[in-house]
Amino acid sequence: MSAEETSATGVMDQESPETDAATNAAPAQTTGELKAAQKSRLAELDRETLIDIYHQMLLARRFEEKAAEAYSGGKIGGFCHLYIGQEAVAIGAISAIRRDDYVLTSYREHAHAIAKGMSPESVMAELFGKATGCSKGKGGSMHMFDKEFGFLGGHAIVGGQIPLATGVAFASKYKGTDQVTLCFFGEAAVNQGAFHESLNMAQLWKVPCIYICENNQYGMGTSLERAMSSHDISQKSCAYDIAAEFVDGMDVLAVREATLRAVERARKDYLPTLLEVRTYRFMGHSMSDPGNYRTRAEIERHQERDPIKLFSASLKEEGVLSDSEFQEIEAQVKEQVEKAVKFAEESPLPDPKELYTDVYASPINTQRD
Ligand SMILES: Cc1ncc(C[n+]2csc(CCOP(=O)(O)OP(=O)(O)O)c2C)c(N)n1
Ligand SMILES: [Mg+2]
Repeated sequence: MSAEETSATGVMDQESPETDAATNAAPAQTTGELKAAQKSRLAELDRETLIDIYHQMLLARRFEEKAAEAYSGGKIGGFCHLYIGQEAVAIGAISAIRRDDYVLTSYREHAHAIAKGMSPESVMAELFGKATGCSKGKGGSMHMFDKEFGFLGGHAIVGGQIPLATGVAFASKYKGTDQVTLCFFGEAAVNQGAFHESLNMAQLWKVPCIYICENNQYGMGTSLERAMSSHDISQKSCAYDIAAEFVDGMDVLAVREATLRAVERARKDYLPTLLEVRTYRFMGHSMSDPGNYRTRAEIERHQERDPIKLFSASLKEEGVLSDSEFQEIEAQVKEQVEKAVKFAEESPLPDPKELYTDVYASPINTQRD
């Protein structure tokens, strides 16, 4: 493995003329504003829900820290895109839906899968390429899937999940259920034709799909400003007359509330919504990102708004959790992650015969002489 492949955080120490992106310079709210807003939302929720949300975010973070370690140790192969820094988006949004609702997302999906109810064991085993993984060890980091939990991928083609999610949501309406579909994608996917075709159709046919753009401000090493003529993603809803909201993605409760509003619209009236959720990834695009397109100072500026630190500070200052309760949750999460790694390590590799299974929806003759 080359040095480049093992670097997930390689960044420039000097400021670069290419990285002075307007959105990076101006976060949606100051940390103080964000904290005040979060605390007022916190008062509306019961303790159990708050603890569950915190637990989920911490689990996603520690799970991925361990995955990064395993990747560097050569235990995980292929591409691996970490979600560290963005946890409030998946956890906040998925906390607003039901078990029988659907989630589709991109290749940056470990947290979404776990938040939707899949076990850390089945996700870690998939990363390790083991037969006990959610995709039988044949998908890896980018292709998690579990029909039982309504988690329909894990999609590696940028924007590929957007028309699929539109179809899934259409099917729910056609069948007359009140299920909703959450479709997560990065801001670079907004430049794909599939995004525009899907939003047009979703509003025209009134399908219960919630499009959640995780605007982490970069598509690989290209900043939003260098790739998109109009940077205001929520405004793109105007072209399709679709309801939209801009949300601070570092506040897990703001994401949850905006999603709840969209869910109500979708369940009651089959109406779609576009949410632009402003966030930031603290690690590289993938484990092989040399990181020479942004500065350490820029990352540190965003780390001051770390969604987990902000939420834990709110919980502590409002007296929801004591120091010892925080330690208890940290210990529970550690145990969950260690258990997942042990399970992945001890699981068998897929049988070579599995190469010929699950390739087509209706299997053709897989026997080979
Ligand atoms: C159709 C397509 N074009 C290009 C790529 C290569 N590619 C992989 S990730 C990526 C950037 C996507 O950025 P964004 O949608 O913002 O998601 P993020 O990685 O920031 O979560 C690109 C261009 C791809 N996978 N699919
Ligand atoms: Mg992006």
